[in-house]
Amino acid sequence: MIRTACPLDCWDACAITCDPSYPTRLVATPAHPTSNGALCALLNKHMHETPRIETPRVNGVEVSMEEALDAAAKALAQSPMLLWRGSGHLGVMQRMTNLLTEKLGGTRTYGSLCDGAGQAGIAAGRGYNRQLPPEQIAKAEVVVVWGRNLTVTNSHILPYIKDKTLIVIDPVRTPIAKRADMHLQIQPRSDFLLAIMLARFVTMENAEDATWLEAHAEDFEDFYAFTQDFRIVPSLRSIGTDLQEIGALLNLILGKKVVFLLGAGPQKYSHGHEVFWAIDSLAATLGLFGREGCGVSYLGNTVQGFENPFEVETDKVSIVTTPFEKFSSVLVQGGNPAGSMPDANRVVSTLKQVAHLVYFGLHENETSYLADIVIPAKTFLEKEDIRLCYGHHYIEEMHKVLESDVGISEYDFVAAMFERLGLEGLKSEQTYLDIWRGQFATAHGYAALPDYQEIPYREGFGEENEERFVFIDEYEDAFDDVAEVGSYWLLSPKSAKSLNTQFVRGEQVFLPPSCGFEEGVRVEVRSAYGVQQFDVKTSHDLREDCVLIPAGSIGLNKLTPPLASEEGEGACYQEVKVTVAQV
Ligand SMILES: Nc1nc2c(c(=O)[nH]1)N[C@H]1C(S)=C(S)[C@@H](COP(=O)(O)OP(=O)(O)OC[C@H]3O[C@@H](n4cnc5c(=O)[nH]c(N)nc54)[C@H](O)[C@@H]3O)O[C@H]1N2
Ligand SMILES: Nc1nc2c(c(=O)[nH]1)N[C@H]1C(S)=C(S)[C@@H](COP(=O)(O)OP(=O)(O)OC[C@H]3O[C@@H](n4cnc5c(=O)[nH]c(N)nc54)[C@H](O)[C@@H]3O)O[C@H]1N2
Ligand code: SF4
Ligand SMILES: [Mo]
Repeated sequence: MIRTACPLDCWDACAITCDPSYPTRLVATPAHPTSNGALCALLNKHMHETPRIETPRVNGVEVSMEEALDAAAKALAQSPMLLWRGSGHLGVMQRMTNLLTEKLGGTRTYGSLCDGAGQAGIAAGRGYNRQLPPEQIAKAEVVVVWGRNLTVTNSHILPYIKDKTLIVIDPVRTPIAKRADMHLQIQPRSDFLLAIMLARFVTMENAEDATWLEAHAEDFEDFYAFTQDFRIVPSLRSIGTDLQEIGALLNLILGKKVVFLLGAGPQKYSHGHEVFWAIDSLAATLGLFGREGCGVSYLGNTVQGFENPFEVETDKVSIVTTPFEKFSSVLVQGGNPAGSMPDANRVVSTLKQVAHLVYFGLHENETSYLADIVIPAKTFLEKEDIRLCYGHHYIEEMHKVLESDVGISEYDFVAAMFERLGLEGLKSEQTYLDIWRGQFATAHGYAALPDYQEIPYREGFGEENEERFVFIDEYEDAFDDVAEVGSYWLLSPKSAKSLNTQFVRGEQVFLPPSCGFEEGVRVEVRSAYGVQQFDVKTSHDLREDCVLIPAGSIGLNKLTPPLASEEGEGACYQEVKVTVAQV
């Protein structure tokens, strides 16, 4: 039996056991703490059914791998060069291309299409983002699912939240909201105010954890004063809640072991860092850090705590507003900027200006069709790697299960470029794998992140556990100046059949019945940035002020803004309102 792990960009990072005689029959590693004995259809069905790119291409002509690598080496030597890497495969060996970029004097990206704004908010309060182990989630009495669509995106956490009091905060009546004890179907982009109001009411009830605050936090009094800057009645109105609902929520959480499971939803906005800093400040008010069965869970930084052999010094440009047109050559690896980045019209037109666009990936997509050189990748079954994870602290080695003539691994690609361009200093694949392996910690008998703590923040905050929690004390939000382009918020949560733009991609817009469009009609959805047609699907799970187009849908990102969050350089996919009209 061979051990590997699912490479897909997902909270769960399921561990897999393969029988080499049936290499395509993937089985969740029995007894692994987070795989729960089952893999999902994304991996077991959709990934297999999606055709992979088998033959390299240069200028639209199919060529041998050797010819394609020759062409790629020539292309990437054209300066200035940019590496734009996505998150199509979460193995650490994807990061190898950093070494090539450094040698070429190239540029990389900073920021995130995914979780950047939230990360900045967490860093502001806690100094360092530590993963909340699922074992602590299992000990909670109350779980607040705050903008995470976990039945779709993170299903292996479900056993850990079974039989708990469930509160869901989400503008959409998600599957988990339907099962919850309480669902606050708030207005999108109002989480900051909600967190501030909750913290204020907790303090008004004298329910703050005074002992913990005294020992572990700075300036709680100032935070309480800050919460008083926000007027109660207008705030509750713009959240879409009332005193009764807030009271009921507090009744469920006060005095209990509470975990917040934060998702990407509440931070897809320009003020996303303030949202997460405010939510963390609420958690600190309740004394939820450093206590068994309590805490705040969000995406973690997977390489944090490692001495990273692929960390290099290069220039960087934003991953949200990448100026592709400024580069002579661009290597797109493991990603689909033309489909995933916001303001896709701008992205496509600037990618077209790149003289040498190299696409290194598994599947055809908007970006591969624009590329001059297409290099097929190997699948995760065909290469050695290590799977780190942003949803929990467990690490899995990914061993090669299959030999294949198709594609090239990231290590071999980088080695081929080094060889062709006469570059020096590359170590063996095994050496790099060993450098990562040598740093693993263990938790419950499994490999774990080096900075794993059973109960995070018990000793203190910051990287060295020497700091105190810092409350939010500032708020600036310029959104009201730009918002009123259309009347509906455009939500783009993840889809069950696609992994971002991989696999089955829809062309539907979900509308509340109050929109008045019949199911199946073709409509034009328009924002300040672009317009795209979709087929109508009616949904009773939406607020009257929201429309929903699942992430990964064709053409969705023509509608989203080229904005990076005020902190954390995160994409602000939902900082946009749209109109809908029949075509
Ligand atoms: N099936 C599937 N699974 C995936 C992925 C996929 O594409 N498909 N992608 C993976 C990736 S890359 C990531 S980053 C994770 C993300 O995992 P999630 O965090 O679950 O991401 P989203 O689907 O964006 O869900 C966010 C939730 O936030 C809600 N929401 C939207 N706006 C707001 C708001 O203003 N306030 C609040 N409170 N809630 C809001 C949405 O309705 C949705 O239910 O999922 C991973 N898992
Ligand atoms: N509107 C809207 N847009 C969003 C989001 C949203 O919520 N709303 N979510 C954003 C989020 S959270 C994320 S993480 C980004 C993701 O954006 P990207 O990182 O661009 O992810 P994908 O679009 O899925 O593209 C992944 C590509 O990786 C390639 N790939 C897969 N495996 C391998 C491999 O082993 N090697 C190589 N070389 N390539 C491989 C595949 O060809 C695939 O096309 O999208 C963002 N886009
Ligand atoms: S749940 Fe996530 S990690 Fe597990 S098999 Fe599915 S996509 Fe992969
Ligand atoms: Mo993501």
